[in-house]
Amino acid sequence: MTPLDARAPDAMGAVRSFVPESRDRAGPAAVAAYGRDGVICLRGAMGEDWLSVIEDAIDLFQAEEAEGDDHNVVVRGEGDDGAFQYSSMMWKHNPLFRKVIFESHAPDLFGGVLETRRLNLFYDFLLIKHPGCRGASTPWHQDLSYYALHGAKIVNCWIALDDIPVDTALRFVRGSHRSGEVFRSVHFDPGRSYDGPMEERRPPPDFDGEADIVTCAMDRGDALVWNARTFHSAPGNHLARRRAALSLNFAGDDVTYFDMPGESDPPDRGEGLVEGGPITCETFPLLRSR
Ligand SMILES: O=C(O)CCC(=O)C(=O)O
Repeated sequence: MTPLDARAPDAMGAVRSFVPESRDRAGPAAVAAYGRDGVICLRGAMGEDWLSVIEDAIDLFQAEEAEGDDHNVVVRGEGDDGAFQYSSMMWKHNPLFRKVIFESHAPDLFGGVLETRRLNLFYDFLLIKHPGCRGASTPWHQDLSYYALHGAKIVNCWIALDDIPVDTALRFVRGSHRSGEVFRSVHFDPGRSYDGPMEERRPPPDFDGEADIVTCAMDRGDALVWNARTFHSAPGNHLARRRAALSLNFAGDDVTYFDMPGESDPPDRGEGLVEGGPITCETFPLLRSR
């Protein structure tokens, strides 16, 4: 696999960025760019009012919930002082993450990009690259590789909780969502692998110097919004401070349940779901319908 840092960030293109038309609407230019590129950045998507609720949610999670939660994964790179920690499905036990999902404008703003009549919550995902986790790079992957879902209207809305300079920012292969192919899952922890990975899927390709890679620096409150088929990766954290994000993952009206063999991520499979059927259930609640 091509080393993540093979190309300097200033030799990459820029993720197209938009200031949302209003709190609840990204606007038609942003929606069109999402369809074309498979990734956009919405500047100032979440204001301090909701960012402070998210910070309180994280404090509660770290103090009382993370330990013993089997969704909470801690990866420590060889020789690294700090860890890469990530966790999902926190809304099920954390009232403050629940408040963000059910009471903020996030489902309207992000769901609007999907152009969907119905919007389900798929899962919440907290990613903290603690100071000193320089080696904890995130490998090239497509989110859909991990999901027990079929469909195209699946979006990852990754809200920066810190200012993120370009050398520790996410990178995307622009337009890679359009090929339709879903590749094999790769674990974020190089020392681990998923049980029963789908061998019929190809491993992620090497992205050589020809790939159209885009990136962007972010301010706290900006959000990257990308299609679950868009390839992306990220370097470790070279900063002397936290580099954190809350990602909210939503599913639109073409999404159905995939009775995926082997281990999925998130591991939760909902209640009473059947292959090819709707996903609405207690675990993947319907947030909007019109
Ligand atoms: O934060 C990162 O380094 C990677 C995020 C990512 O790849 C994801 O949320 O799918």
